[in-house]
Amino acid sequence: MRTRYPHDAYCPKPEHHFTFGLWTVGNPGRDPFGDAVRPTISAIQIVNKLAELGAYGVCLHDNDLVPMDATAAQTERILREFTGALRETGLKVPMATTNLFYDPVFKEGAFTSNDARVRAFALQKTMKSIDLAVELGAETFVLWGGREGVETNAAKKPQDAIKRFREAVNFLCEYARDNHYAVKFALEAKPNEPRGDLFLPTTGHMLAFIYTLDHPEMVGLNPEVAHEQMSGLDFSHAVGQALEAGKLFHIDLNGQKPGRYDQDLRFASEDQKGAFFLVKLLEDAKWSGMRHFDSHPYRTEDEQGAWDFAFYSMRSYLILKEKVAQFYADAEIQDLLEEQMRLAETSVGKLGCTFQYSNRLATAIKTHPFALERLRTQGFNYERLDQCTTEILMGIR
Ligand SMILES: [Mn+2]
Repeated sequence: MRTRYPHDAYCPKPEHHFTFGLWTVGNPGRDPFGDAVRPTISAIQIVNKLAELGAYGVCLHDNDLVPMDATAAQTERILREFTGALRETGLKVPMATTNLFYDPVFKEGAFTSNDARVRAFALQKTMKSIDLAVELGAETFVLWGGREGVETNAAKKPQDAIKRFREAVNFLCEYARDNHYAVKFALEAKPNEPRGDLFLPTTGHMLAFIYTLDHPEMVGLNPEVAHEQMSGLDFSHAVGQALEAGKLFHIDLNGQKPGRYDQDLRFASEDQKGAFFLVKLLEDAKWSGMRHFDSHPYRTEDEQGAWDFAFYSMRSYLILKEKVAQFYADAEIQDLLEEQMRLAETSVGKLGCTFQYSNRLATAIKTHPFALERLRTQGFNYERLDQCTTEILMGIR
C-alpha cells in the first residue's frame, strides 16, 4: 500500500469514519448482461484489507456473511472467524441490513408482497438479520426494499403496499424494543430498479412515511447519492432535509450519471460539484455518522482495481473536505457570504429578522412601505460566488 498510494494529507484513517459494504469491494462485477469478472474475496480478506487501507468499519447484508442455507454449526464457525478478524484489525460493524431482493421468493415483494406467507418469511429473515447485526455491534439497521414495487398497477393498490410496509416496520420496531436492542432503523429510498417502480421512491416520501409509524423516533433515513439522482433530484437537498429533521441516521455515498440505471460508481468520480456540496453539507453540520460507500468497482477491474476503488473513494472525500476548508478561508467568498448574511439580518422598518406571530407584528408588516423597486433591481452576486467555488474545485484558487 505504501508504495502504490500517496502517503499525504488525504490518507484515510479510522477517525474519518469511512465504511464499506462487504458487497461493494467484494462485488464480482456481475451485471444483467454478463457474468462475474472477479473471483469472490472472502469476508476475512475484506476486513483485513479495509483496515490496512484506513477504513473504520465494514457493513453487510445477512447473506453476504452467512449463506441462507448455512447450518447452525457453519454459522457459528463463520461468525467466530469474522469476529476474530474484527478484533485483530479493530474494524467495526456500524451498520447491517438484510437482503430481501435476491432470493426468487421475493420476486413479488417482501413486506409488500400480495402473499401473506412471503410477508411473514420476510419478517422472519429480517428478525434473524437484526439478531446478527446486534451481535456484531451494529447500531443502525438499514431497510432497502429492492423488490417493494410493481411492474403493473393492476396487481396492487399503492395504499395497500404502504400499509403493509408500515405494519412490517412497526413490527420490527416492537421486536427491537422487546429484545432491548439499541438498534435504530434507516430507510433507503430508490425510484425504480430492480422493479419497474418502487414504493416510497424518494427520501422525501420516506420522511413523510416515518411520521405515520408507531415509533418514529426509532426510524430515520439512509439516503443514497445515486438513488436520489435517478429521480433527477438534488441529493444535497434530500440530505439537508433529513439533517434538519434529525433523521439522517446513515448515508450511502457513490457516483451516478444523470438519466441512467443505478450505476453505483466510485464516490466523486462523477458530478464533483454535487459531491463537494454534499461533503460541505455533512461537514458544516458536524454530522457524526458513518461515511458509508455503497458502490462498485468498474467491471474492468481485477482485485487490485477493487482496492484502488476503495482507497480512492475515501481519498476523494478527504480532498473535497479540504476544498470545503479552502472555500471558507477564501477572502472573496467570505465577503460574498457576509453580504448575504447582512441581507438576512436586515430589519423591516422597526421589525427584526425573527418571526413569531403577534397582532402587532401582523399590522406592522401589512402597513410597511416596501421599497419594491430597489428589491426588484438588486443583484445577488451568485455568478461571482459560484465562479469562486468552481475555481476552487478546478484547482486554480
Ligand atoms: Mn444503498
